[in-house]
Amino acid sequence: MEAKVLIPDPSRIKEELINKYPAKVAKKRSKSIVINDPETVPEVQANVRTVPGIITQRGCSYAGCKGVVLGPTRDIVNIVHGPIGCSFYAWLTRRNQTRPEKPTDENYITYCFSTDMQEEHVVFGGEKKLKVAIQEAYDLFHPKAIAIFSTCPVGLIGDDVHAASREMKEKLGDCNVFGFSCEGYRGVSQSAGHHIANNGVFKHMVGNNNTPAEGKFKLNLLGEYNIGGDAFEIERIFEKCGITLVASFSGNSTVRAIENAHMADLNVILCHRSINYMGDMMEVKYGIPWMKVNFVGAESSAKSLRKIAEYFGDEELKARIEAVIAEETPKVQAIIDEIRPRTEGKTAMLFVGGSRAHHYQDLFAELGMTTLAAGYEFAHRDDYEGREVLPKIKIDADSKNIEELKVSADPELYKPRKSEAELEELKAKGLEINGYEGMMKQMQKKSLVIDDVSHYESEKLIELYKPDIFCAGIKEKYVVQKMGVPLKQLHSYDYGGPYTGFEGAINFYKDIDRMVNNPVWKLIKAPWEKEESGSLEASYVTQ
Ligand code: CFM
Repeated sequence: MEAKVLIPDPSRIKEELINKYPAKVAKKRSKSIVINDPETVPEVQANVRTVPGIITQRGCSYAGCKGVVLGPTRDIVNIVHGPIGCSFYAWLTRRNQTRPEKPTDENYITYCFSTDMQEEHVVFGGEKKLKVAIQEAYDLFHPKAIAIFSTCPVGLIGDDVHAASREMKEKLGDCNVFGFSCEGYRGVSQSAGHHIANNGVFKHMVGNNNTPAEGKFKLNLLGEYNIGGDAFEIERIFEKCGITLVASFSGNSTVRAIENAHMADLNVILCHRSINYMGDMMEVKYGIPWMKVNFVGAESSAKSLRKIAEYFGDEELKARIEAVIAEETPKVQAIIDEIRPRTEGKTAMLFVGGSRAHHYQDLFAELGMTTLAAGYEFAHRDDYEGREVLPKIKIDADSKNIEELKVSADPELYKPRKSEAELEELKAKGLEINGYEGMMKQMQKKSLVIDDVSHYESEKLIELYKPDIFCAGIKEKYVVQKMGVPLKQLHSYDYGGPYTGFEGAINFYKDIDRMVNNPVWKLIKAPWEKEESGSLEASYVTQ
């Protein structure tokens, strides 16, 4: 797709972004800042350590494990083994919602559980305190499951959360207790925590309940965390289409659903980065294929539904899905027709996580807006360049720290949902099974792709490109807005959402219209637009 707006020469911009760095840093950053070509996708350096001293957007492994993957399941008591701050600052900030079926159903999402580790536990060990905490949580709530999350000091002092969990599981008898070695320092970002979480959920939960799931078209939704109610909208659409959602990993999910997930016939993956491991492992052990989908954007939602219909190959399902698309689309189109004249030709930049910087480009495209630059905080090369680069990715010491589970076919439960021939036939029809094209093939030529963008680089980008909107998170929000550019939080959605599906697309168009067409931004002068701007320049030590 060629740009509808004139974009500045990206090589000059790249030069500007790195020329203040010391030579070694500039060399390293240069490999993570690439000029896109969707035809011949260039290599991006990703999933490497951030240079110390650079202000990064990244989080930690604990955040990826406890906050991202396990946090949204409502009936697990998630105990953080560590100092209270690790739990308190991760408490409810992600806006992952949940909806218990009955008011009396368990819901621990609003609780903040911590062992409140003190200096004496760091010195003399905290396992005893952890076991007391597990017992206390059990006595108070009698939950189905208790998960333990290790924070940095736990790894440093060598508390064995796994042994403590095993001991307590045996002692309690009717509560699944399991631990995660997801200390913040493991890996280079929260991505390590996703992998650790996937391993734990797969080992301790999936496969525990063999009750056959009801329904004709049964699938699991992987990598959807119900931020701002996103999962509710997808559930609404599935229900309308007659698709049974066995388990969601993990927005609006329950222990029972996850334990039963291996009874589904298809895994659809929304956020590839955080959960592709689960898709692969479930395929090997149970024979369930996975497909990448995207429910962000009206067109993408329709496309994803058609992919699901094609996979099941049922004419009735196909017809029902077409009817749903035909019913939902006019409402969406009416809003696009109203808003697009005001947003057409405007520009956006997206620097978010490990999948949204890609998915949200579809919504901007529906509004006629061009993405000038985008990047992930912690994705891997396959999320940028497509899964075909997987064999070429070098495994470094940081990645080697994370366990790769040895998975094999379950002697009783392995049942290929599609034969080799059927899969080949689907692929021949253009259905991408077990594949993900990555972000760059969809982005226009000469757009900038930047991995782990630094704060300095974001400011420079804004100064040089003057985008109409910048998408990132709370840490960036107010700095960017003080430059006169609205910032849309694509992690927590500010106070908005849902943004998935058809209803979500409408919400997003309206929010973006309000932001980019608000006259207030013209009243703000960026630091470099003021006379004394020179004094605000960042300075760097040069070699
Ligand atoms: Fe996946 Fe996410 Fe994301 Fe992510 Fe996240 Fe998130 Fe995200 Mo914030 S799982 S990679 S670790 S889509 S919390 S719901 S918004 S950075 S782009």
